[in-house]
Amino acid sequence: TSGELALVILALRACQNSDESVTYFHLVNQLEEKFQKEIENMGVHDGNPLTNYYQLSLDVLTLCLFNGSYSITEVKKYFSPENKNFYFGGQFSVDTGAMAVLALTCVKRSIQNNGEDLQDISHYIESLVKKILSEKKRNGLIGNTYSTGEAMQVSQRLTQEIEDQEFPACKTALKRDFVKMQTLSSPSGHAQILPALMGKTYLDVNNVSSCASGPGHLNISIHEPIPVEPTISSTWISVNYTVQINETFFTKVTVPKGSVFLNVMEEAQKINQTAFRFKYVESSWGPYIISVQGLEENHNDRTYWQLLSGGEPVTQGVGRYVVHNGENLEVRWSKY
Ligand code: B12
Ligand SMILES: *[C@@H]1O[C@H](CO)[C@@H](O)[C@H](O)[C@H]1NC(C)=O
Ligand SMILES: *[C@@H]1O[C@H](CO)[C@@H](O)[C@H](O)[C@H]1NC(C)=O
Ligand SMILES: *[C@@H]1O[C@H](CO)[C@@H](O)[C@H](O)[C@H]1NC(C)=O
Ligand SMILES: *[C@@H]1O[C@H](CO)[C@@H](O)[C@H](O)[C@H]1NC(C)=O
Ligand SMILES: *[C@@H]1O[C@H](CO)[C@@H](O)[C@H](O)[C@H]1NC(C)=O
Ligand SMILES: *[C@@H]1O[C@H](CO)[C@@H](O)[C@H](O)[C@H]1NC(C)=O
Repeated sequence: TSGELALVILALRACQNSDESVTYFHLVNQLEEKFQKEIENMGVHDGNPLTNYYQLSLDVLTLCLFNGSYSITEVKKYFSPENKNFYFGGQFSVDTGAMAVLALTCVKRSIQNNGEDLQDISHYIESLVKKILSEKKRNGLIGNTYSTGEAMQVSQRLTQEIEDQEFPACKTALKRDFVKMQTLSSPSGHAQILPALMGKTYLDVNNVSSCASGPGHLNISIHEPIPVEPTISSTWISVNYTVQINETFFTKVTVPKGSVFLNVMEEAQKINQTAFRFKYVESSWGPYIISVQGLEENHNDRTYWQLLSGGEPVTQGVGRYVVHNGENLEVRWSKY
């Protein structure tokens, strides 16, 4: 996807030693093409890109940092803060907004004259930052655990506030959550929160510093990672499992204590293949459910399989969410 390519380019640059020379030209060319395909798809599918605005933001950020070509007119047309793609199910996506602010900040810096473009882009940034900051929770997190690092990248003020311990709860929450993520989350979780913890943003990727040997590198052996072995347990728990489309398909499932959501879905599938068969793909965050009963998600229609517990969306995927005895789990055909 366009966003995956953008991340590859950023990663290559971040890890480039000063004595190496890398030609980005061909990769950046491919990214220009993929970005145009996203825009074309929006034209014929009711403003829905092939992927999502988090990835379109990664695209613009990378094209901007690597001297690729993109049109400021297009950026102004598509990145208006009111655009529906900044929202999932009516909820502002902090992650998406933060990535867009980084992209727009780079675009802003590249504008030479002090004209209308500069003003418009500045307004977009201001408005998006406001929306991000309004998602600050009482415990100091912005959005949730997984969006806070990205949100910190966009607001110097916020980073300063956290540094000054004006919001000690935030710093504590972030540190605690970071340790949690180190042991439990995926490399993409780390990649998103580390820049903020190191006082950097994705915009700094062009600053020459060598990957593993520069000053201030993270000593990854500081925190001994706690191994996350699947808990081999002889205790069994029972959960309710529902597939919700227009109809409701229900079953009770028994799994070993310590099982994750995916284990429940696999058990249900054994009970009734017709009602509970499903497919997933591996993504950078782990297994991602793409279809249930053969009904597949579709980005053009903004449909997907939402995961819920007790009627509330869960904040982790099927591979990480540990289920509890008596819990009501649900996989719901939804629109974002
Ligand atoms: C866009 C997006 C979505 C879209 C994806 C479809 C689309 N139009 O692209 C929608 C709205 C459908 C979605 C759904 C979900 N998402 Co989501 N999503 C994102 C977002 C904003 C960007 C992902 C992206 O494109 N990354 C860039 C590309 C290059 O990386 P990628 O890995 O190739 O991207 C793919 C995967 O990330 C996958 N994906 C998206 N969300 C999730 C969640 C999980 C758990 C997995 C395994 C994969 C996955 O879709 C991407 C496009 O194909 C991230 C934000 C972030 N900080 O990363 C959250 C994020 C990854 N999502 C999250 C969550 C929790 C979910 C849900 C589990 C919510 C729910 N309760 O149902 C579901 C997934 C359920 C399932 N079917 O398995 C969390 C994951 C946290 C965690 N520790 O696991 C994040 C970090 C948001 C957050 N701050 O909480 N998501
Ligand atoms: C982009 O162009 C500027 C000015 O021409 C140059 O200084 C910079 O090194 C280029 N950046 C990359 C990543 O090629
Ligand atoms: C990276 O370089 C830019 C421009 O040269 C500068 O503004 C910024 O402060 C630098 N960032 C870091 C973390 O050194
Ligand atoms: C990294 O941390 C470990 C444990 O604190 C220490 O023994 C080691 O010397 C450190 N390595 C570097 C390169 O600083
Ligand atoms: C659900 O019901 C609505 C209204 O009857 C129908 O239009 C839609 O196609 C159904 N969706 C699915 C996935 O069966
Ligand atoms: C499986 O589920 C389908 C759909 O609900 C139902 O018609 C069928 O009877 C179930 N089969 C078994 C063996 O329970
Ligand atoms: C699970 O389903 C059963 C019906 O089989 C129901 O009696 C029970 O209340 C449900 N559990 C919860 C926690 O709602």
